[in-house]
Amino acid sequence: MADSFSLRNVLENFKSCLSDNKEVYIKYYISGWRELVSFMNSLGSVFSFISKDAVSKIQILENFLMGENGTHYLTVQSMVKYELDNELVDLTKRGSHPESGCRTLLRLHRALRWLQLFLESLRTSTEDSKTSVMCSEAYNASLAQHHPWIIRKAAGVAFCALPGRDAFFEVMNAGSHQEVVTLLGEALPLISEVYQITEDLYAKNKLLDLP
Ligand code: 1Q0
Repeated sequence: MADSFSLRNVLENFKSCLSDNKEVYIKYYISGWRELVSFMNSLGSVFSFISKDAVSKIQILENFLMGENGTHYLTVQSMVKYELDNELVDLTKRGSHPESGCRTLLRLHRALRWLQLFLESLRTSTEDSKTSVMCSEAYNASLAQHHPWIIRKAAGVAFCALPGRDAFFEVMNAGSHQEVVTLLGEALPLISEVYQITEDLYAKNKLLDLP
């Protein structure tokens, strides 16, 4: 899988995510994450505790999408409506619906904020920027707030194993440094839009703190 990764595929998926009326298709959202996970797997086994968790969340959403109520899981908007209308979400503490689509997608949504910050910092980085520093800054400003100490520690250790900036640009498999920077410039507004639409929807429905 490692050779087939390309930043372009990630971009294509996030581009396909948005419907004409700005709903977010779950199918492409999870395909985007699958691409990112295959990329992360190519970085080595220190990252496997992260990719395992991501894969299990992708799988939960895929099972809903493929399941008998799959039509309700076409978009994030239809999922939120369906699960709330049918009381399929644990709102204050984990109970009879510990793996709702809403709470599962929220975890990936928070990770998307990390991705947005990290890619933005890669895009504007200079030769002597360190990927591990960019990655942990992005993490501290996003996901870390939702993680207990032990996970923050483990994440910190994993970040130190990230390849340097040059190698990173290389594995993104999108041409020269300049071409990667250009592509990131195109990808980021799309990722931000998907993020913001989901964030607003979750805020409106008071779902941002789902257990
Ligand atoms: C390449 C470096 C990757 C760094 C990823 C940063 C995220 C660190 C997260 C570490 C936590 C993972 C362990 C499990 C956490 C769960 O407890 C937590 C909450 O779930 P729950 O069910 O217990 O309530 N889960 C999460 O917060 C979800 C975390 C998902 C992380 C998905 C990361 C996928 C990363 C992809 C690599 C992208 C490479 C970037 C470069 C892209 C170039 C185009």
